Amino acid sequence: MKDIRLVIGDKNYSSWSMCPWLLLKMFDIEFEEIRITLYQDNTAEKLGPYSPSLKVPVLLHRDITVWDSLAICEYISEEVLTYAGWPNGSKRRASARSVSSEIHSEFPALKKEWPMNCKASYRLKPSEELVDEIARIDAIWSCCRRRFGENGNYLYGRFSIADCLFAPVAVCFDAYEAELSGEANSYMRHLLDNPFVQKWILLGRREKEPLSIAYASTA
Ligand SMILES: N[C@@H](CCC(=O)N[C@@H](CS)C(=O)NCC(=O)O)C(=O)O
Repeated sequence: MKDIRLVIGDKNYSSWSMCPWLLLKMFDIEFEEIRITLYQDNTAEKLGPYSPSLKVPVLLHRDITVWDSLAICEYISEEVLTYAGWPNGSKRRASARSVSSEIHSEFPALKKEWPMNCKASYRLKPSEELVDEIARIDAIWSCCRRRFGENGNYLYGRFSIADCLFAPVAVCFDAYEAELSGEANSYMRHLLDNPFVQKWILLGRREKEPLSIAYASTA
């Protein structure tokens, strides 16, 4: 058995699962992936032995269980990467933690109206609330790139946890055709070109599980 196990949902739909998966892949950390199909009659039964919240993702490391995507990324950074998951320098780290927490806890319209679906590719008209949220994400991306992006093409130059948190957003923006500024769009394209993001999307597209009705309001 591998030292680290990551329990995830369907790659096609589970946006939160993508975040720690991408972090582990980008830092070349070996782990066992346990995939559980979500929103089926037996999903809770299957998640029960792993997940106190009955949600994914969950990280199992020796006798430690961590659930919730951002907490898992923090844990990996601290325990496995000697803090390399976050950018260098207090200003960058403070900003990266803030925008990661913001996307994790806010943006209800985005989460409701544009849930992740790797197979989707069509324009889906956003509500006024979602237009405002897209503008806020555009401002975050543009501002971070301008202030902190001089050493690379990710939000804080080199790849960090902040990019993991925004990767599912990039998948949704691309799928449903969000209108973005040039700066935000070029960051999004760079993130989508990441080989592991590409791999996640490809594997998600190959999944055959049907989209359950319950999904639309919870993903
Ligand atoms: N705040 C949690 C949210 C986890 C979450 O909602 N996961 C969804 C899949 S992306 C899930 O497990 N849904 C199953 C359910 O609600 O029954 C995190 O960031 O990990």
